[in-house]
Formats: sequence, C-alpha cells, structure tokens
Amino acid sequence: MSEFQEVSKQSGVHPKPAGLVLQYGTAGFRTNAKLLDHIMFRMGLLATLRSKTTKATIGVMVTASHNPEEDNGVKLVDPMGEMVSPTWEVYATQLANAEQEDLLAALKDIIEKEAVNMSQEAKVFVGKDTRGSSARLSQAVLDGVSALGGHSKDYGLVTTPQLHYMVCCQNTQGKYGEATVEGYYKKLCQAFIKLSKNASNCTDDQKHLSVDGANGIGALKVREMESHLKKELHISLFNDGSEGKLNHQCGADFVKVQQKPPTGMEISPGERCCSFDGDADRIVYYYSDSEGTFHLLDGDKVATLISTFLKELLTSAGLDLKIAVVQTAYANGSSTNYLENTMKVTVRCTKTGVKHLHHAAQEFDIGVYFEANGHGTVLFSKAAEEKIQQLAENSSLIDEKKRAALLLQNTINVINQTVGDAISDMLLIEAILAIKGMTIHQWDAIYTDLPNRQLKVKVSDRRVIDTTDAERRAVSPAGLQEAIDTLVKKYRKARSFVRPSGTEDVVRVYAEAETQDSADDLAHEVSLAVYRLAGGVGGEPKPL
Ligand code: G16
Repeated sequence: MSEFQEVSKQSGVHPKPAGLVLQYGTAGFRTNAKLLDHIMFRMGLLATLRSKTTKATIGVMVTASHNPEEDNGVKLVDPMGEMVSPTWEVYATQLANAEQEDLLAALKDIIEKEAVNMSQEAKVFVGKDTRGSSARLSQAVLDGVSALGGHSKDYGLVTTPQLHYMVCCQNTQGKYGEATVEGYYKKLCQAFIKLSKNASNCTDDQKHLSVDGANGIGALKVREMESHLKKELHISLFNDGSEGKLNHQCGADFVKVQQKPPTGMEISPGERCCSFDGDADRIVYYYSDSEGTFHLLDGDKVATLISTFLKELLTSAGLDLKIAVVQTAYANGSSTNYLENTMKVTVRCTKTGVKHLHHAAQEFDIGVYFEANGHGTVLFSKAAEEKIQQLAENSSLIDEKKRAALLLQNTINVINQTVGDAISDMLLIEAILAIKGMTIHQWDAIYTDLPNRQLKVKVSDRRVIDTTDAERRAVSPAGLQEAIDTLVKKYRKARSFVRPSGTEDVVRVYAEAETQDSADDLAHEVSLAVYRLAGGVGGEPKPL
C-alpha cells in the first residue's frame, strides 16, 4: 500500500468534523480536547514532512499548557528545539482545516511547495502532559507519523521544555546533552550544584523552596529530579496532582492574573514560593510579608534578576558581550524603566508568543527574554559561549576573572536555551539568590511594580481586533484605540492595550496606573469599550 493510501485509510479513523475551522495560535492549536483528534493525526503527518525536509528530528508536544483541564493542544518543535517556523504554521493551518476529502490534496500541496523528498527518513519525538485526553491524542499523532512511514519515539509524560530539549540534543548529536529525561536532570542539576557551591553560608532555610506544581506534569518531574539535587535545594511540593484539578485555582497563570497565592499551599511570612504552569514552561515567584500582604515576582522581575547577575559576571570576567532583554507589551512599565535607565541594558519589545521573543533574543550575544507571565529563558550566541569557555579554561587567569568565567559557564549549563523552562529557570533563580545571598524581599525591592490589572472580555469573533506596534495599539475595530487613548489620559502613569488571545477564545485587556484602584478602573473601562466596539457577548463587564 502506498503511503498516501495509508494516510487515506488512517485519516478515516481520525476524521475531521465537517466545517470545523481552527487557527494555529500563539503556541499551536488549542481548544476543547473533543475537537482535536484529527488535528493531532494531521500534525503527525506534518511533523513527518518537516522532518523529511530538514533531515532532522522534529518534536510534537500534546498539551494545552495553562488552559483548563478539558482543553488540549499541540506545539510543534523545530530541529534546534525552537518553535516551528512561521511558513510551517501556515501549512499547519491549511492541513488542519482541509475537509476530509481534501486532505490528500492539501498534503501533496505542501510536499510540492517544499519539494519534500518522500524517500528521506523521518523521525518525530512525541511527548504529552497529564491531561486525561493526552494519551488518546498523542496516539493520534503517532498514527499520523506512521501513516507517512516516519519513525517515532514516544517520550510519554514530559514537560514541554523537556521535549524541546530532547529534540535539540538529538539534532546536535548529543553536543547539547543526552536526549533522555535522566540526561536532562543530570546536566541541569550538576550545573546547579556547581553554581550553589559558590554560595557562602547558605542556611537550610535559604535552601528551602515551596513549589506549586499546578497539579500538572511539572510536579511529577520535580519529584523525579529531586534525588539529583543532592540536598542543595529542599523542595516542598504543593498541588502535585494527587487531588486537585489541573491549573484550577493554582499554577503560574492563576497566580499572575489573579495576583494571589494558589489554593492548596501554606505560606509563612517571607517564605520563597513559586508556581509552574500546566506544562512547566512558565514560572512566577511570590511571598507574603509579615503583614500578610502578597507580593508577586513575575517574568519581568525574573528577567531583571538574571540580567543583573549576568551583567555583573561579564564585568568581573572582563568580557565585552552585548546583553539585551526582550519583553512584550505586558511588561510592567517600572521594569522597562529600570532595565533601560538604571541597568542601562538594551530592551526590545515584541508581540506575545515565545517564538517572537526567542527570535529577537537571537540578535544579541546574550539575549534574556521573558514574558511577564513567566515564560522565558536566556540565549547565548555561539561566539559568546566560545569566549566564555576559553576564559573558563585559561589557567593563567587571576582568581576573580576565573571565578566569573566558571560561573558563566555553569549558568549556561543550567539554562535550557531551547525554550522557557520552569524547572531550569527555577534552578537558575535559586542559584543566583544563593550566590548573591539575597532574600526574596531584597529581590522584590530592586524596583517597584506599577499596579496593574489583566481582564478577559468575551466577544463573538475576537479576530475583529487587529493590532500594531508589538500589540500596543489596536488598528481595528474603528474607534477602539481612540477610546483607549481617551481613557488612559484620565489616570496618572497609565497605559493600556487590548489584544485577541491566541490560546483562549477571549480578548485580553491590560492596564497599569499609579494606584491599584486606577489600574482596576482603567481596565474595567477599557473592557467596556472592547465589549461595545468589538461585539461583546454574555453581558457587559462589571466593575471589579
Ligand atoms: C502560550 C505562549 C505564551 C503566551 C501565552 C498566552 O503560553 O507560549 O508565549 O504568552 O500562551 O498567549 P495568549 O495571550 O495569546 O493567549 P502557554 O504557557 O499557555 O503555552
């Protein structure tokens, strides 16, 4: 039977509901799990074609990350562990939306456009999160791969960043690391332990961290990793999936958007805590002060901590490397101000979505990228890595330079450069705090966030909203940006923008201002403007 006959036959087992149209969003396809079987099969096909054209292993991760348990989704991973290229996102949408009888034609169209050599071997790595629907959906991906004669390796339950890591290890023939979950723990934990040895007088209290696993895959993986940490970090794990529902009242997205601690976690004053999201590619930190006030340290604070640490090390090592921080419109105005005016680092703003930030960060020797929601990592150019390595291996160096170079080298090894990774980011942050002898309160005090609020508005079709200037201004529907401009002028130090979500069926509203009341009022007023001008449904938003 030819491969196309096999695709035809197998696609009958994974039929597309007629008329269903789904878009490749911020991080792949994402919707209710019941609607995704055909998408998964077809992404198995697409990943196989991508593997044939790149002559490399491709990754497919079945997850809906921060979305509720009943949703699911798929993220495609390119050879170096990065998100799939924009051209292939277009193919993904075409293939996903081809009606059943048009599937072969859509497939052949891609083969022709990309001149795919169908006799080339293909290899696809597949991973999944802990959702109830993930096992069935990842089987559909595997069916897609085998229908086109590709080879697959099923990693089973892994975090999204772990799958990205495996793909990169495989395609660099092990130079980036060993393509096993065990190899991942070994590389990251060994680097973490070496970094931690540079912390003087670290008490047991300072080595303790409370982790909210969002009742997801991150919790399982933290447990698996613990023995590799050799007691250099003591983790108390909450929301480990044994009782609660995935992402429900917990996890990084809940903590960031609600600005409150997750349920199911006991927090003592001053204690360091962090939350992962549902596939462990985001992390936010927080603590409660002695008055019981909650303090959030989001992706902006993480980016500031990491870039300060790196900048200090570069100075000590005498290395002239250009460091930049990449943010999105959600970055708190205070963070951008601090980075540009106090730290004097270059700051770039891109559209939401790791793929955009990752790309921008690649333009620098060292690119630190973080979304405010805690999604991010650090990229080192090849040249920067080589300079650091040469210095670390130079035996004639004086102590301070040598120490800085070795710290930089171990920092590179603790980081998962393929994509934002909650586990890797956690280890890096813990090491930095220990080395600097810094409490979470001192970290928080580096700058003070402007009060802010994020809201969601339901509209009948969120595509009516179009944006420009890295999503900071709306170009449609008519009158919306003018309305936002007028509202913003009413408040001091205010800023607001709206954008259609690429992962949920909502429009997101962000507002910040001098006081929390002003930020709340502005967010509400902007939500009303969206509701009235962009076809709101389900009743006007109520004041907070
Ligand atoms: C995904 C993307 C992130 C993005 C988030 C929200 O995160 O990877 O870059 O910030 O969705 O996107 P949107 O506002 O378009 O819904 P995750 O962790 O859910 O995969």
